[in-house]
Amino acid sequence: MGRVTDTHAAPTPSSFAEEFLDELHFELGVSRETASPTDLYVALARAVRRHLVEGWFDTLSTQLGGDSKFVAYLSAEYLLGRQLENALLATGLTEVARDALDGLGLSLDELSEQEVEPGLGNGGLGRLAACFIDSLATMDVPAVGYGIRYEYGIFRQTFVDGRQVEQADDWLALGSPWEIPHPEMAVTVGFGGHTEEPAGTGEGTADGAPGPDARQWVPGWTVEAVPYNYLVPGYGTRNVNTLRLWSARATKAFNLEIFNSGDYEAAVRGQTYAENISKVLYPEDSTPQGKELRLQQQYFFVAASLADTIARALGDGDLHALPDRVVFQLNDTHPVIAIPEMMRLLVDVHGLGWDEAWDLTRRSFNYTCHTLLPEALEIWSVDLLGRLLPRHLEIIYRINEEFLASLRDSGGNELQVRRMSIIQEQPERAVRMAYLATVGSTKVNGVAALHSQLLRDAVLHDFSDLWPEKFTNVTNGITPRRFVRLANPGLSALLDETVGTGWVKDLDQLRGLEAHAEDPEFRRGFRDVKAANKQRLVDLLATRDGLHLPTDALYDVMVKRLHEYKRQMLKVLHVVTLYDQVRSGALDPADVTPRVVVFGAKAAPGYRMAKDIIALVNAVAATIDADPALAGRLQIAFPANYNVTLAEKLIPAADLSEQISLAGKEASGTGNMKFALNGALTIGTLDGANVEIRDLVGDDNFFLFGMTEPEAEALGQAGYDPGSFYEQDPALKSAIDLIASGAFSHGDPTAFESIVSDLLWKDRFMVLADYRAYLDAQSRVEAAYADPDAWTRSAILNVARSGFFSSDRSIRDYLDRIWHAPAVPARSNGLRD
Ligand code: 26V
Repeated sequence: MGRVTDTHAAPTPSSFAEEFLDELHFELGVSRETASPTDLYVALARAVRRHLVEGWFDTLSTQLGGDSKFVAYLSAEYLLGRQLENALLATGLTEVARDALDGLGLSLDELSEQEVEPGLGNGGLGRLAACFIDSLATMDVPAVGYGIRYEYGIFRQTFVDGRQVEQADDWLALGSPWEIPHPEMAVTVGFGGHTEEPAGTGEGTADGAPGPDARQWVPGWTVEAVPYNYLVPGYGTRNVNTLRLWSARATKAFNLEIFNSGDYEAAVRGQTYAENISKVLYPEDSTPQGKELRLQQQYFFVAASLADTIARALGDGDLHALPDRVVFQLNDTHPVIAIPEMMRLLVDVHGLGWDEAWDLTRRSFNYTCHTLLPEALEIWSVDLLGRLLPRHLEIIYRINEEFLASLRDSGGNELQVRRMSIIQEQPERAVRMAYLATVGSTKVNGVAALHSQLLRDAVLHDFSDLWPEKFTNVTNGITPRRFVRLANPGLSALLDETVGTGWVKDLDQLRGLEAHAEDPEFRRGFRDVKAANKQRLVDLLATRDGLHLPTDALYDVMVKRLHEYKRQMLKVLHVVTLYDQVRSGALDPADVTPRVVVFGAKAAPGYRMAKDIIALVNAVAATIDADPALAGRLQIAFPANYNVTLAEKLIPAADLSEQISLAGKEASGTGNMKFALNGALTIGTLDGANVEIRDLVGDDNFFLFGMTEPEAEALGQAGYDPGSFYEQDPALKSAIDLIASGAFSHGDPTAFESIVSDLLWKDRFMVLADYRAYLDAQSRVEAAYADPDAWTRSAILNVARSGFFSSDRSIRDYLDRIWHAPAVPARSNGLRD
């Protein structure tokens, strides 16, 4: 029969092999003999994708057929990680595919290695979006993820002389088997131009007359947004949701006009300009620059997604039903321009009155804030907004006017009114997107209990006083499918044996492990898994990075974006201190707990200090490697290009999880959860979700250190003087002096001068103030690690008690507290009935 996939019958290795060869021969047009490894991978991926399609159709017809409410998750980033293994897991085809490939003399594991992960995100925020769409699909919630199909994702990191060098991430170069483009469904998105009195042709009103508050936006130029669908399979369900990413394409009319005028070069330039919009992911930076292209990206995907959502949720139905049919979740401020865009659609296009439109808009939107750092809060200059989106600026002005008037009406004083204005006046007039989001949403949430509290107390204090019921918390989570079931097959098998297989969808079942924490047999099994994961990592880093690492050591892992607030410097100072003490004879190498310190981190390309810190880590690593006294005792491994794929190998091998940000700075963290669930113990501050991890796993099973948020705040208020900590702690002084002496830079004392002087004179994130407490906590780690039985018990309890951090639980919280969108299990329609 050949090319038609009979998805009704369960595939066998031989039927699957046939599908695979069909793809290879008839779709890719290569023979088995001439196929490259990438061809083989692409054919495999496409064969697997076939088995998602029927469930996807069923999901679409079930969801669109009824009157269910659906979640539209708006996110500029999705850090998906590799797709193949996840799709195999969801379809239950892993073993079938393995056998089929075996029969053809091919290896599933080798083909899987060909996949270049779609790195369409910077870090935690993008990865969270990816975990959430996995949970939504698994829980049968009607949901669409909307975002941007960046042609280049997060840059690829290499090191040259220890310094970070960025390379373009050409992830689409070798084919992209997971996406389904729909050029015929392109949406036109306007930019620039001007606004005017509307002519008498309101599109959406019954009589064609413009609505009472309508204005006419006449864009200066347009681009087309082409949707690319990605299938998001739920685990253990028929449900397959959609991730819809938009790609920019020049409008034909636009090009043709210029083309016909005879200016070929200008036509091509126009095309390039338009298509630049989805060209590259912005790497988060030390300062959010007011980049025009970034605002274009934001509006581009938001406008296309809203048009798509309204068509999908309402069809020709009644706009007044909007809040009952769809709920928009704004993933940080990046998509907040959706609020004025919705107002424009309702008021200008569909002719609704302003008040009614505002009511519908507010009832449809919710906003998640992901930061506490003031410099990470987006603002857009009025000047830029007025040029790029003139109608939206008018709408924002009116939203603000009415909001401020209501404040004054209810007795707000002028100071308060100015503080809460959506428009900031100094140093330039600009729109505060977090405020716009807060005013235009039903609910505002932070991403961990402490973070949500600090939002209420500090960042959005005035708003929380005004609307206390608007504020809520949803603690982040991570998908157990990717980060335990796939990343840690050894642990997964042990869990299956011990508590059954239900944990993959119901992570609270891990509680059942507690009863086994005292069982020597179980502990041995658990330790064997960790040892095997270390071996797997050591093998990988040997081939991937040419590193030679021992397996028999404490794996101390710090992986996350490089940022001063995360305090990689504190970890560096710890390592430098150990090295310094051995070097000076104060510490016998035989007394050093054998330890491999693993770093993984990308620095934003424009973030000087972060890049200097990377260079320092690599320099310290090289110096320690060259010192025979520390051989087998202390080593730094800093594999380049940390990404989701590497995380999946690193995290299961870790003994110790470094979560050492200054209290009050890390909104949540999600790596912290991944480590705990994979049986690492945390050394951490009371920051972000660390607080909840410690509450759950128990303070005996967590190495706490450092100032609390109020203590750090008070120290800042009192006038923090890092120099005094340096003067008063000889070990600290000696470690910093060693860096300053050029000991890690071939005697060049200037190499790390910027780091040293920042630490001594500024130290905005109070590394020196927490140094001593951190070293003491590390001594407690060493003592605990010396007792393998007790350590293993703690590690088991970390796993047993971390079920709360499943992203399924986060989604349940969003559903209960914010979305109120019931699950709708996909009904089988039968592809060929
Ligand atoms: C952006 C910027 C831009 C310039 C200044 C420094 C800076 C610092 C951080 C950011 C990222 C803001 C958004 C973000 O990625 N937040 C992360 O969201 C995760 C998921 O909720 C959370 O676990 C992390 O704690 C939070 O940093």
